[in-house]
Amino acid sequence: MDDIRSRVRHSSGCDLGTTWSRLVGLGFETTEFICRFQVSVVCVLVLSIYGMAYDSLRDFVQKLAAAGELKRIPVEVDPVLEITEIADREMKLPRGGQALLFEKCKGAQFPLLINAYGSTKRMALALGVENVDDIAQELGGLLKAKPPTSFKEAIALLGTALELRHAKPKSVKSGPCQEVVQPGPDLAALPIQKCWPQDAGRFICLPLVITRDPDTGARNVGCYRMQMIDGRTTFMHWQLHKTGARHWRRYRELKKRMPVAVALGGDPVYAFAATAPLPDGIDEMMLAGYLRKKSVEMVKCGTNDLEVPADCDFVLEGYVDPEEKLDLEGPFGDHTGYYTLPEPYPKFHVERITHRRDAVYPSTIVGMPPMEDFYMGTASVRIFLPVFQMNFNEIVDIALPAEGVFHNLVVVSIKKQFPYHAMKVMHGLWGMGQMMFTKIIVVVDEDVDVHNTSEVLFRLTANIDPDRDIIFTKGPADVLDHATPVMGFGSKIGIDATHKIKGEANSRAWPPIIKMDEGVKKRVDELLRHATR
Ligand SMILES: Cc1cc2nc3c(=O)[nH]c(=O)nc-3n(C[C@H](O)[C@H](O)[C@H](O)COP(=O)(O)O)c2cc1C
Ligand SMILES: [Mn+2]
Repeated sequence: MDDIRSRVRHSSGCDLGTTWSRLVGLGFETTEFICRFQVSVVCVLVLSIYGMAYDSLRDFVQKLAAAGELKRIPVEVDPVLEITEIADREMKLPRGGQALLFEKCKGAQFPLLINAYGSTKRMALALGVENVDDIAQELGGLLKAKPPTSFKEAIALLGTALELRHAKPKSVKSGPCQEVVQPGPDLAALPIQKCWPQDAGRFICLPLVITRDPDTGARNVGCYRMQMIDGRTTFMHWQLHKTGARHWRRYRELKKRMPVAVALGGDPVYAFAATAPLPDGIDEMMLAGYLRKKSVEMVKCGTNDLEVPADCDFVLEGYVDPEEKLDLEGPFGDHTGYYTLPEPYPKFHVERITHRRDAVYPSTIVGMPPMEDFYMGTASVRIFLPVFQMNFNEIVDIALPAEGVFHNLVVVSIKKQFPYHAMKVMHGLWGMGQMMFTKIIVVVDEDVDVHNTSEVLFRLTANIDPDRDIIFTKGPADVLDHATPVMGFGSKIGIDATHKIKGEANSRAWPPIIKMDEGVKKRVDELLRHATR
């Protein structure tokens, strides 16, 4: 284990293989194979000069505009509540409306971009692909990579190794994010929103919070909201189960001041990576580099040793003093559709703010679903489906319906092979990373479209005998869940809505589902074509 940690810390070509293997739960055999492969491909690295990376958030804004996915708002709008009301109306439009660029934000010097990820199409655009499923397919291929047995396979694997090569971030000496050093840091220059009427204040909603594990040096980048306290202080809302919070607890044990850097903007893939549920120890900038097919260039902060993406729009450099008294953060109108009530959190002290000359401030709002974050969460699930399938090859598909706000409801379809198979999958999912938060897991048969909530409800109601098919269990819960009797811990239910087979406390034959013959369907299609001519 220590060996793996130190490899992650000093990531060289080979360590990438190790890290990715860890990410996907692969063993060492594959690791070594990828290592060998990386060495053998160095000579053709030139081929890899193709990229989908965005140079800046402004570059992404232009691409959104060119794709007809952007509305510019030239009139002055107040970041206090007004931006939320406009953005919320947009996010509630069919298929997520358009991205919004607020060009004049009352009291601030910078434009604000919101809803940039808030549709299936824009989420794909942000990741530089036609369709997010293309990434899942590519990742699935990577996971299945075996030593080549033919020249054709070798060429295909060459591509695979090149993809991984982009994962490694690159240190650079300077970057546009440091073009302007704010004289005396003042957050008031940024269009930080107060989102909902009962919010405790203004909140930075889409930050990349960068910290390092004090023991291993491994970087973490998490999206944790930051409530503004004054021009140079915010709260840091890393929740109990998140990696930033674990780093902070470790600094507290060591009685050491914790350097923190917060980056905003840059290639839109960064904020997506910061929200993705990667295992502790995996650098989100590796995922970003892999996705954008270009290593993320990292530049050192001026006041501490942390590195930030060189092309981002703003950098807030500072620290958290783990010995400082906690104060109450919130309330905040949250993902759950309810306000999260005040809870104690640490404070982030800003020492220096730098920004691009033409910086764009990225934001989002959370609240009653569906919201922009639904598309981010869905993209994460799509991309990591092959990883789930590596661990559970019976899993066909997974959906987190918008109504369930991520962890409240997960629907999974399986190829059922033995009695109580559905229950094995439930327990497995509850044991995987942030899936531990899931309150309700519904398992259906492989022929069910998990993304069609109506179809899922039909199977759910038709196929269950509640006494036999529902299990209760307990475990860690999302700290945002206001319904659990205590914070961070609660009960869960698993519902087996698959067809029942012999050995499953079922003494009756299971009836077939009603379906028309394919032949008849074809004939009728033909018939109707003639009839309507
Ligand atoms: C818009 C948005 C806001 C979020 N705000 C928070 C937050 O305030 N605190 C938190 O712990 N997680 C928050 N999350 C979820 C984390 O970003 C997510 O769980 C991420 O995987 C955590 O990364 P980590 O495992 O590196 O800690 C937010 C996610 C989104 C999409
Ligand atoms: Mn992480």
